[in-house]
Amino acid sequence: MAIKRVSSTITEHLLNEQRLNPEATGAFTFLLNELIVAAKVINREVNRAGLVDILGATGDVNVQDEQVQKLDLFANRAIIERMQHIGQLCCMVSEEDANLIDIPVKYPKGDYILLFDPLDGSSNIDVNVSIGTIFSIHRRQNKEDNVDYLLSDVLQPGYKQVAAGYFVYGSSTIMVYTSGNGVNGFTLDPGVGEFLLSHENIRIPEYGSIYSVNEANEAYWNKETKALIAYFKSIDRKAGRPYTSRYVGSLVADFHRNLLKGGIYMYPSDLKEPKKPNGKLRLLVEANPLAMIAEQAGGYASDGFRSILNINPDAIHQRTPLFIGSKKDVELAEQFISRK
Ligand code: FDP
Repeated sequence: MAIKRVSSTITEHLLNEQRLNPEATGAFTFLLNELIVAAKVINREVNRAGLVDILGATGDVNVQDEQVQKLDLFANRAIIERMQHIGQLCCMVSEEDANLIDIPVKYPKGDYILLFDPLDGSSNIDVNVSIGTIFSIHRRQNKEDNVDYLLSDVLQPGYKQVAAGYFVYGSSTIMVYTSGNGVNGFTLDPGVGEFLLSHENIRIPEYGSIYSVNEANEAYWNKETKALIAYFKSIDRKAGRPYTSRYVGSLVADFHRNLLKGGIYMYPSDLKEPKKPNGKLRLLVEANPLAMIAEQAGGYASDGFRSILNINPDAIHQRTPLFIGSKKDVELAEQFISRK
């Protein structure tokens, strides 16, 4: 009987990418491998969530004024503790921490900056809906020897990301990753304990048939946003409309579905109290990494006026409206939103 070769592991994939770059030292591969270990730890806890005392809120609110869930906190600590001692990072940014996370003096430092949302979709934790971890990696730009990093190293525009990805803890656990050479997906084989290549060279369809938005906010949208959603719902059979609506309320899960099937995810600005002139999502830890993946898969991400990847950030927890997914759908959204 012929034995089917097991798909390549994420480690093999990273080593292959490393070999293609003659200047690579292995530091980056090491960094990603450690992040994968942290994600496996989070995955284990997510899977045991109903069995151990880890469901529910901690009683605290985070920098975004949102309820902190126990699993949010666990995931945040799992990543910080795993990553701070590896010697490849000069600092980190987490959605859960108001300030930049310095590397303790007792550990060596490196040239990379890790930005992450430890557990996206917190409101879905207690109800077994998919949640995820999103990450982005930048390289330190300043060459000064006497500083670990400058704020400008952290506030780089998205097009300078050296890698980005996410883990979805869903019906299976998947890691989707890009370092600028296309997008690949790796599914965790729980028996082997490894992420195996399952979605090679992911390409998002040019047009989709899905729109994903929290439509309950419609009364608070501006007229341009209302007109855009009305367009996706209008009838034109030849053009494939009306689109279908899908929204679970975990950005990472909604994005992942649309990446594979084609479609557009939207979190526009709205005037619901507290007013969100810049939408709800964070530029550095949510929009930028997903925008890099979308573009690497042939899609596009916009704030309604310009490419997400071209925004020059001025604060680590800056928010941005987000329209992301199939290229033609997002370009259309831009036309509607920027209409005067
Ligand atoms: P959550 O607040 O549950 O963490 O990142 C924020 C986020 O989830 C996204 O994952 C999700 O798409 C969005 O907020 C949902 O917001 P609404 O409840 O306002 O639709």
